[in-house]
This record gives sequence, C-alpha cells and structure tokens, in this order.
Amino acid sequence: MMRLFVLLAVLYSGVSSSIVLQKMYGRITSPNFPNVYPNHKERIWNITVPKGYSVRIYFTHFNLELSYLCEYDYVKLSSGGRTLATLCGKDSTDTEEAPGNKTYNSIDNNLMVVFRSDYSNEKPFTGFEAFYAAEDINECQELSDGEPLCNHHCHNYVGGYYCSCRIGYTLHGNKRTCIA
Ligand SMILES: *[C@@H]1O[C@H](CO)[C@@H](O)[C@H](O)[C@H]1NC(C)=O
Ligand SMILES: *[C@@H]1O[C@H](CO)[C@@H](O)[C@H](O)[C@H]1NC(C)=O
Ligand SMILES: [Ca+2]
Ligand SMILES: [Ca+2]
Repeated sequence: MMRLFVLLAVLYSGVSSSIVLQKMYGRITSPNFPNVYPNHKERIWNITVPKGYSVRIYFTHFNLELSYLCEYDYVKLSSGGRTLATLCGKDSTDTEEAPGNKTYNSIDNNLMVVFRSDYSNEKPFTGFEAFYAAEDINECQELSDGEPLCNHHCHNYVGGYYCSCRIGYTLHGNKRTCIA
C-alpha cells in the first residue's frame, strides 16, 4: 500500500498543469531565469488571446542543452493541434532548431509553450526569455476552401473584418456572399 502511494506521488510530481495567460502581451521565462534552470522540470504556458488575433512570440535569450532532435531539454511551441517548433541549443544546427531572431505565429488564437528539462546537464544552461503579443489576423489575406473570405470587398480591422459589395449587390445573410 505504501509502495503504491509512493509510486503515485512520483507519477503526479512529474505532471505539471499549465499556466493560463490571457493578456494581450507578456513575458515568459524558464524557471529561475536568468539563473541556471533546474533539471527534471516541466512548465506549460497556455497563451490565449481573443478570437480574431494570433499570438506572436520571439526570444530575447535562448540557451538550452543541445541534444539530438532536442530529445533531452526543449521548448516546444504548438498551436491548432500542430507543433510549430521544437527548440534547443543556442544556435541552429542541421538537425536542431534554436530560435535566434525568428518570430513564431500561432495558427489560431491559442499558443501552447512547453519547457522541459531532463534529469541532467553536463554544464549549466541559462534557459530562455520570450515575449509574446496578440497580433491582428488580417482575414482579408486568408482563404477559406481556396476562396477569399469576402465575395467582393474585404475590410480588415483590428480584432475582426467585414465584407461589402459593389453597387447593385447586397450582402447575403452569411455576411460574405454578394447577390444581385
Ligand atoms: C487553454 O486555455 C483556454 C482558455 O482558458 C482553454 O479554453 C483551453 O482548453 C486551454 N487549452 C489547454 C490545452 O489546456
Ligand atoms: C539577430 O539580430 C542581431 C541584430 O540585428 C544580429 O546582430 C544577430 O546576428 C542576429 N542573430 C541571428 C542568429 O540571426
Ligand atoms: Ca538536460
Ligand atoms: Ca482583423
């Protein structure tokens, strides 16, 4: 019984719940930044901005243990059910990506950031610092099933968009199609 309890305690200590962030901008860092990050840590940030926006993120500091395909320590960015990047090291190599000056954009209005370190480091690493901000989605540049979102004219604004029609046409109830 005791043994089972210890086993469960060990299992649960390895599982971390996510930190929910719902502001329009912010900063996230590895644990103990700018000092050395600890071994055996996982931290998950769930960044959600209002609909009509995406999340743009870039790194001002990045120094993680380098391992083949970033299997040991990594920062993983994912959005819309896809992995945008798995990052480790300091500079990109043939097989591993480090962010450098690159900026990453979420697919929808949610970006998940996972930091994970394994049980050891051969030398100390200082981790990362990143800044994110909500960015308007320009819906007028997007396609839906290969078609522009608006039949005639598309008007982008911060946080949304709307459609309008040429003279002699009226906008259909779907707010996208123009009918004569
Ligand atoms: C992230 O947070 C949003 C808003 O609180 C929530 O709806 C969503 O389910 C969360 N996603 C995950 C993967 O936890
Ligand atoms: C990032 O930008 C700075 C300033 O423009 C430049 O000095 C540096 O070489 C760039 N780093 C990378 C990895 O491209
Ligand atoms: Ca490590
Ligand atoms: Ca917009």
